Amino acid sequence: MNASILYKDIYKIRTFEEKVLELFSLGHLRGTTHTYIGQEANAVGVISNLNSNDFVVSNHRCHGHYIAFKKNLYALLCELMGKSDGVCGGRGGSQHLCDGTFYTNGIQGGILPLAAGLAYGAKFNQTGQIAVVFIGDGTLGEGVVYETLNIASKWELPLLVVVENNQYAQSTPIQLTLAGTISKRFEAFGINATELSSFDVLEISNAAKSIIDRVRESSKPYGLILNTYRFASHSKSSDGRDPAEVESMRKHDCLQITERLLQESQIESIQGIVNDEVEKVVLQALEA
Ligand SMILES: Cc1ncc(C[n+]2csc(CCOP(=O)(O)OP(=O)(O)O)c2C)c(N)n1
Ligand SMILES: [Mg+2]
Repeated sequence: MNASILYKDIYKIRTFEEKVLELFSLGHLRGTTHTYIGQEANAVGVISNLNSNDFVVSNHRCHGHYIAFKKNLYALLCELMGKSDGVCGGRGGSQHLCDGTFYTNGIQGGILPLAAGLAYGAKFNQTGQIAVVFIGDGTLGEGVVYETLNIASKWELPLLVVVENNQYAQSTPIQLTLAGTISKRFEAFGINATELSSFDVLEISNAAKSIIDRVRESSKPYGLILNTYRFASHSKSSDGRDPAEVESMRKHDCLQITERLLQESQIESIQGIVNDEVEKVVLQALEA
């Protein structure tokens, strides 16, 4: 996978999300939103290996997954603004997107059986599609996660479960809520899993490629645990984490790590193109 293509998507997500926070502070957006700032390499690394007709199912923190898969910044921003040009005509808002084979839902864990159903449909109809579902570490307390892992294993569904372990559910650290390990949860249901602690999009993409090929070829579920970190607060609420911890994690910023793989001229060119796109989209969405 080409580093500059992956960097462009990471930078696009970062720039869009920062703009979302700015638009909130200016009063152009209301309600709440959960930004993906810091975790971009996960969505880009995994989704860059999918076919456009595969299913992607995401959660409350879904903008990055949407941009990596569908790339439509204008439709996403209009959706956040409740405008009719939005992904769902402005009725879904930040957490409830539905666009072709892309679905999100803000109910933690509720997306697991939905994704398994899509994987079952693909298997039944022999379409060759797979389903990828993204969940957070804090969602592992939902019982439906385990009902789904059980049936996905028994029925051999082409389902990839990506756990983005950013170590917090809102402000609650994982140490307070998670007994045992995440990988053993997959193992308990006879599902193979890979755990990766990486902020390098190429490393994530390479690992995801072989896993996605395996899910498609074997038609069996797989778990991918990505240990990660978010830089922005959980949502529009205040951040309960230790600021020193957040600061110390900035050395793992996937954006900067990817920049080290590129030449200065490449970075400038990509940033220029994306900045122009985001500015244009903001003006259009404000006028829509
Ligand atoms: C069933 C359910 N309970 C509670 C909430 C409120 N809520 C939204 S996000 C969140 C924390 C999610 O943590 P995690 O799964 O780790 O995802 P992250 O926010 O870290 O990406 C909670 C409790 C919800 N959306 N759904
Ligand atoms: Mg979390």
